[in-house]
Amino acid sequence: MSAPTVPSATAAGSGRSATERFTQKERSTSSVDQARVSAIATDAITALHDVIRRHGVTYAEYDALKAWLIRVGEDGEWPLFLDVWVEHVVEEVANADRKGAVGTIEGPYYIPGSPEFRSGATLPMRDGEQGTPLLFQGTVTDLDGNPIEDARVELWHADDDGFYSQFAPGIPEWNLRGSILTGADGRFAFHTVKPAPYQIPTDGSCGALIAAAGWHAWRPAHLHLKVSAPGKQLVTTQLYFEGGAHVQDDVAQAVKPELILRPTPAASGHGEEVTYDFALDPA
Ligand code: MBD
Ligand code: FE
Repeated sequence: MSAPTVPSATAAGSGRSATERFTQKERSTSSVDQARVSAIATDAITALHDVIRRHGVTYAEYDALKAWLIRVGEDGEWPLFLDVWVEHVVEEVANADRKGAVGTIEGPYYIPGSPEFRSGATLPMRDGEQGTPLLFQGTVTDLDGNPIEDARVELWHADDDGFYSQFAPGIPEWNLRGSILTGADGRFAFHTVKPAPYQIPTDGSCGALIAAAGWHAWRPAHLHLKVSAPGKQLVTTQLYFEGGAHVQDDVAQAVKPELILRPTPAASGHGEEVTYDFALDPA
């Protein structure tokens, strides 16, 4: 039996959810330094002026841009747009000095507070959840390789149809989302299913940009992770599968060579397994 496909997931639906989530998220309230706002905003606006001059942008194109920007807001796709086309550079700058586990973008579909499990648990999934069974396991250590007890490993990923729970209708709340606290040996193990390549919504404003430019909307199949421990830097990352579609041409430019998994047939004879270890930098 295959898991039911999701009824009528729409760009506007997932966009609305992602926008609501982001708006509700707690974030630092400290104001940004005025001189920095001025310098960054001036450079960003000047960069746009340069593009207009270089390409001889017309009034028709300027109006198309205005209409498109208005639509991005209307269908809630600012989180999607920014995370697909901008976040990877913010991540690169933020984590340039990190020595341990390699990070990449968070994307728009993280939900904090996923259910906690013991190592070796199966992520919440439906009967007949589609996809090759995958045992994903590893160890969390410090930079010297000492195992970290009570490290938190949070895993979330799309289903075989490319949908995330809480961002598409008809999927149980915590489907394919869960957290494990490591034991004294620093180890964690999740049973899940291998996700499929993922197409960002094509029926909204981001899809309209992609179609108008003749680009593609695909991300490679990926697991999302947040790994954290007291006194250590939180690592937000994603892992991909060697040889998978779009590993070389991710629309979100979030693939790095250190983030490629090479699963092997599982020792259990059931599906595949792969080990990936995380070394955390001191906070
Ligand atoms: C995703 O699943 C994702 O990870 C990113 C970065 C953007 C859109 C959808
Ligand atoms: Fe994703």
